[in-house]
Amino acid sequence: MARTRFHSAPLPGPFGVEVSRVDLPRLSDDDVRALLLMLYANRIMVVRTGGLSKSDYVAFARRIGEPITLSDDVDHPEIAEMTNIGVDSRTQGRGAAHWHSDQSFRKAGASVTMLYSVRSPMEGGETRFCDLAAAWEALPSDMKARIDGLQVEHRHGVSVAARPGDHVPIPPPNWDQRHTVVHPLVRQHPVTGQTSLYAITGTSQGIKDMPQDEATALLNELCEHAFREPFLNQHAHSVHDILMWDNPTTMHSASPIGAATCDADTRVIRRISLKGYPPVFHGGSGPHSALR
Ligand SMILES: O=C(O)CCC(=O)C(=O)O
Ligand SMILES: [Fe+2]
Repeated sequence: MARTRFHSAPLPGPFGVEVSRVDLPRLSDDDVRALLLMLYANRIMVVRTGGLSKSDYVAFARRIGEPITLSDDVDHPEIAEMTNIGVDSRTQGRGAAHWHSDQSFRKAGASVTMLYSVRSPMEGGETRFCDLAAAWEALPSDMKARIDGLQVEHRHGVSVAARPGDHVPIPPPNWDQRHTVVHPLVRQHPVTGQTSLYAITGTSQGIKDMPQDEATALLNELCEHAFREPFLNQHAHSVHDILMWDNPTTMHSASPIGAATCDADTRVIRRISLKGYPPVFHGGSGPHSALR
């Protein structure tokens, strides 16, 4: 792999990496591969951009995957704007402040999601994360043997393993709440092959061929194991940073935040969520080929 031109350092807390001195619009394919491998190895990554136009942001995202959500942004429908201007998510109790992996209620879950900060509050508005690959690693071997191969049923709505304080998720427009998809409970990362638990809460509602009470108890037991100190981290956004995360190996939750009253408590974020393998890893013979 060619030498990369950016600088990296661990984020505070048990996992995550930040990179700086990155000229995003001019990255070579080798640079993009190196950045993504760093993201996959560290679960979450903060890119200190120093300022990025919408076009350059979308162009960078498109090198990593296929944008999922189309917004009403006329020139850049790949970007959805999230803000607390006129919105108090603390009293609303609905929205992204619940533990989830993006799009786990669809067959093709999200691969990478990224948030570019336009305005950041002095306090609050952090994004919280759980490292489900590390949580899998730390499970006792008898539990690993018990759960490997199980298939989890996912449906939009409040999970049977919802965490205390979780807000109620908001479905996409006209979403059929009965639509159910199945994902393996233990999966290999599509690019690196890393083994991880997947989406144990958020949309998890049952386990195939298992009585409901047993499935609910097992999903909650796994959550109690995963949602604790060594596997949790959070990121406070700073203007011009991109926060990226790997949905296959992590779960995340927004922090409830009150409505903006002035500059100092305003949060404005440009969000892009992606599906599919990054084209730079399409090495010809399937998932892990670019890493050999
Ligand atoms: O606002 C946040 O911190 C995270 C929101 C979220 O869940 C997402 O963008 O996928
Ligand atoms: Fe999310």
